[in-house]
Amino acid sequence: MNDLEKLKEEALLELKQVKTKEELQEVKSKYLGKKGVISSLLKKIREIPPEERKEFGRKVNEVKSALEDALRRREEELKRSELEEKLSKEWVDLTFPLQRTAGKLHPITLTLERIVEIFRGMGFQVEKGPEVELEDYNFDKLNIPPDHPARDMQDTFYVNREGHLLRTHTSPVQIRTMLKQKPPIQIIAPGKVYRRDDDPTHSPMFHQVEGLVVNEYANFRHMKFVIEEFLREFFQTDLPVRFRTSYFPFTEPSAEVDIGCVICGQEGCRVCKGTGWLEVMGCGMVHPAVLENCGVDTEFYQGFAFGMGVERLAMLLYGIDNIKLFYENDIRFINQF
Ligand code: 2NM
Repeated sequence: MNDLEKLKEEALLELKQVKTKEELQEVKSKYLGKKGVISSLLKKIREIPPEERKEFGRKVNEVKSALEDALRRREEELKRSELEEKLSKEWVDLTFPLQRTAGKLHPITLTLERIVEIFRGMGFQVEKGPEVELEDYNFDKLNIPPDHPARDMQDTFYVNREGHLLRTHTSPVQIRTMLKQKPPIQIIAPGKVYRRDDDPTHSPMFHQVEGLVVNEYANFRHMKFVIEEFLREFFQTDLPVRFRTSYFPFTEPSAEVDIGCVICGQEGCRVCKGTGWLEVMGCGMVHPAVLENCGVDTEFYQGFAFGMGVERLAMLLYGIDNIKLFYENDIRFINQF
């Protein structure tokens, strides 16, 4: 009995000195394993005189459960101190300089913002409208005749047979503005537009900015000034600009706007097809029929309007030669702007 008590004290002391899980495992198998001390003591029970067997068995089991308890407690202690050690040694340096992977704005977004900021600087308000539009606002009110080729199923995405379509230009935003607001009006309408075009130089979705000025005195000279100012601000240089007579159903007179080629400096190149000039916008005095369609009294008011393609201007600004690059979202392309 004294030996058993001594054994218990020894085992508990050994446990106290254990430093690692591995050492703990060693002590555990030494005393509690299949071939361990407790196990062999229980096997020897037959060598004990019968009158002492009961007491011997009780004492061995008492030592056994005392050891089991102590082992469990020591295991918990080891686990806790291991975790504390880990927490004090391992840490994350939140100030560590990483390779910069922050996002960049898309070149179309940058170009749109550049255009919008220039016109805001000239006192234009920004108007937005739906991309699913009414045929009435996209074509009829713009004086575009029922048999006009732009209305063809081949050119326009029709959403249903009840007069809903994907807008083919942002002009319906101007129509909505005139319908809800009295002149003076001085707005630009930036946004996505859709046409059934898909070839190396056209995308079925692209971006436009259109502008509209309606007041009592708007004239062609004002329009020229606004457009020339815009283009020189956009390209940050005193560009040559010329206006060529053109035709749109919604403006009269109408013009197309050319700038001196920014790629070759008017020497003649592939981009300007050797002409030294690049077409960048359309414009004109708003057709009186369009104004009347929107409840604007042509006795008192007149207006001018203009429209430009954002992809085309972005390509000229950044020297990009392929429109498809804008829609691939290749991070190596986007990161360059
Ligand atoms: C262009 C060219 C010329 C234009 C006209 C209108 C409206 F709604 F006032 F009639 N909005 N935009 C217009 C005129 C657009 O883009 C090439």
